[in-house]
Amino acid sequence: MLDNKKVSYSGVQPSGNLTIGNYLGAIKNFSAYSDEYKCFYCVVDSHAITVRQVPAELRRRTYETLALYIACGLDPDKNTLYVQSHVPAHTELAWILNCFTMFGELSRMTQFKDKSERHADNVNAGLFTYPVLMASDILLYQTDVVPVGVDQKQHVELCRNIAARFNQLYPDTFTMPEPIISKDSMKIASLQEPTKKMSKSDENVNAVVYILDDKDTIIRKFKRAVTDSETCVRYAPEKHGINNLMTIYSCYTGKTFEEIEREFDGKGYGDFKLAVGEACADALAPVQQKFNELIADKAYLETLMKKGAEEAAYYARKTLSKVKRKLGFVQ
Ligand code: AQP
Repeated sequence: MLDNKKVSYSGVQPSGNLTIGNYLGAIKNFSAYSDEYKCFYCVVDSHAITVRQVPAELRRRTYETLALYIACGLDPDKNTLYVQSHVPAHTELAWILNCFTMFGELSRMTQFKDKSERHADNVNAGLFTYPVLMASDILLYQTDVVPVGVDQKQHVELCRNIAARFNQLYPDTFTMPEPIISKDSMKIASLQEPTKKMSKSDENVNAVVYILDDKDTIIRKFKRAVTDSETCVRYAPEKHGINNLMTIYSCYTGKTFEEIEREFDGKGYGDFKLAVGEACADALAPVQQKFNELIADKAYLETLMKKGAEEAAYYARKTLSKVKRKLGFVQ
């Protein structure tokens, strides 16, 4: 709680062009909290450097991610939108929490295992301690809820363990956060390897639909989506490709799987893929229009970054000084 309001906190890495996985799994759900909660949504650039980034691209994507937050419906007057590296308290708390996190816990994180396989030439300590920085992001703001995609649930659970361990030694320091995985935020899978999650850093651009892809590109990517040798649109546990397309269609249209099966009864995969592509492109069109207006005004985005960082730093400093006091640091 902050200022007598519950707190919602989440973030997205500017580590690639944002995908419909980031949108459906996370960003789309952020605005649900804007009216009743105190909301902090961060562009987590310090997390992004756990994987090598091209500096000019990281800079560009940091602006773009902020613009996309707003284009996706986050009102900057109701939500604190800011860039992680502008608030040094995040990394300061991360060091402290590193001393309350066990090596074994971090070794069990599936994202670490996945990313260290994908980036075998750069298994750095930051990649390993990534969840501790994420715990600091969350705990600094006395967060109650963390709306994330299901792939981040394990990290929020680790954050809860760290908070519980710290609170046991130093009572009443951190609020215990809850992950919020909404019904819609199922894992959106790659269009080319549907057993894997859709990721913005995937090298195969046909596997990923970006929020800023144009309509023709979106439709082409869905047409090429890997499915199976059957033709009828129906959910079955082993049909990963078609299940993924049904999930995406359901997110955009609000239809249940039964309704989708009825709608495409007697039609083939071709008709279904086209419908998914059109639903997705139509839903993204207003987001893209708003994004184009915002990204043209860099000065406005910089003003927002500054205001957001000041607001966030105010609350972050309070928690950090409480933590330091409890630990026995001379202040
Ligand atoms: N495929 C997905 N389905 C549902 N939710 C997803 N999220 C990401 N991909 C999917 C959710 O988006 C939020 C922001 O993610 P992130 O930027 O912090 O990092 P990530 O989870 O590692 O996302 P990516 O796209 O896979 O990035 P890279 O390729 O850089 O690692 C989170 O809430 C996440 O759950």
